[in-house]
Amino acid sequence: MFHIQNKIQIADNNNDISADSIKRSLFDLGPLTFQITPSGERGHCLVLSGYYIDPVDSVNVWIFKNSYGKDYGEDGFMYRKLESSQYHYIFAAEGPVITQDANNYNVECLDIDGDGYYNWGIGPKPDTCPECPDLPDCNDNDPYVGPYDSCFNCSCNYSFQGVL
Ligand SMILES: [Ca+2]
Ligand SMILES: [Ca+2]
Repeated sequence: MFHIQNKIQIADNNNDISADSIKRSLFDLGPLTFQITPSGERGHCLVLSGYYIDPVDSVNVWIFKNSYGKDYGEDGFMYRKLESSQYHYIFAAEGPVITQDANNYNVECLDIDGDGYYNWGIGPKPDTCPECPDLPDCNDNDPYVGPYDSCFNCSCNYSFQGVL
């Protein structure tokens, strides 16, 4: 059980948010709650935890974690292409996030490829990061790939001169 301080509304039921705005919210605020409403059915809220772009048709594939446990979908996750009319009731948690077991869950801030850009997953840069750029490493397994650009694409890291 978790307790959050507050919630930030990203979208309501008017479908007036763009996919890029949702992506920006993911990067800036972390995982989002998201209501999917299959046609003719009641809505169901899931956690939007990421996205990728299908290389075949260049359509966004949204990555959701469902509350049904690991037996659901692919290890508890499902992958959906959605029309903008299916963007409903999107919220972000506003910290701090407090757990009932009082454990302190710090977000790890890692630079595995040693290029100077760190990765902490989605959400704001945690205070636990060492001194490093504010933009996360787009690919922390490749030192020649640097941070995300303003269009959420990976940028080249021309400055990397380390040893592989
Ligand atoms: Ca890195
Ligand atoms: Ca990198």
